[in-house]
Amino acid sequence: MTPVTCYLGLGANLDQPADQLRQALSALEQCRDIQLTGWSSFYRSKPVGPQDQPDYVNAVARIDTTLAPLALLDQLQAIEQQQGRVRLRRWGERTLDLDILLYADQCIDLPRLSVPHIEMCNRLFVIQPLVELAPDGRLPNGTALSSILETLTEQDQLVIMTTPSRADLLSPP
Ligand code: A4P
Ligand code: MG
Repeated sequence: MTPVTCYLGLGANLDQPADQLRQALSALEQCRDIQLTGWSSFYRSKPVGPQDQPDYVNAVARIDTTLAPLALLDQLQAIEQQQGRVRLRRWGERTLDLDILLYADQCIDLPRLSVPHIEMCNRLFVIQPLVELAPDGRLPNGTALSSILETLTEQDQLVIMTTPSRADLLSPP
């Protein structure tokens, strides 16, 4: 299969969430069928949904992959589990969220997988890093991502954090 370009949403809200994201990028880079071709800045954001939880760190990664959509989802869930299981016991909540935002220009509607991600257009913490990485990007229906960003101005602003370089991914925290 010819590789396709996909965008992935990363989120974590442990007390070291930036390390969670860095570890997730490392894990993606080590996947045989995935080539990590870029990632956005890391952004600190207020929780959307229940407020009795810590702030999040969010980012978006760009990959080329030969994995079919459900195989990619399996791979992402394996990485979530690798990083999530231990923390689950300690914190009692999920600590790494890896979502498929865009898979080439496909629309996918399966019980396990909806692409584009169903909530992405309502979330500044997804759209801002996505536009940073793909300023000219579009949804499968042709809508420019930059035009969606303009609709989200009323949401709490994101704070840009230190973002790892490729060399940082290879060294321990
Ligand atoms: N699934 C369907 N479509 C997809 C897709 N495109 N990518 C299914 C990934 N998974 C997809 O997801 C549940 C199921 O969705 C999966 O088994 C998969 O088959 P999950 O990640 O296990 O569960 P969840 O975390 O409850 O769902 P979701 O929708 O990822 O959570 P949310 O809504 O993202 O909530 N605030 C800030 N500021 N930043 C955040 O990152 N995240 C959440 C988590 C809440 N508030 C937040 C943030
Ligand atoms: Mg998820």
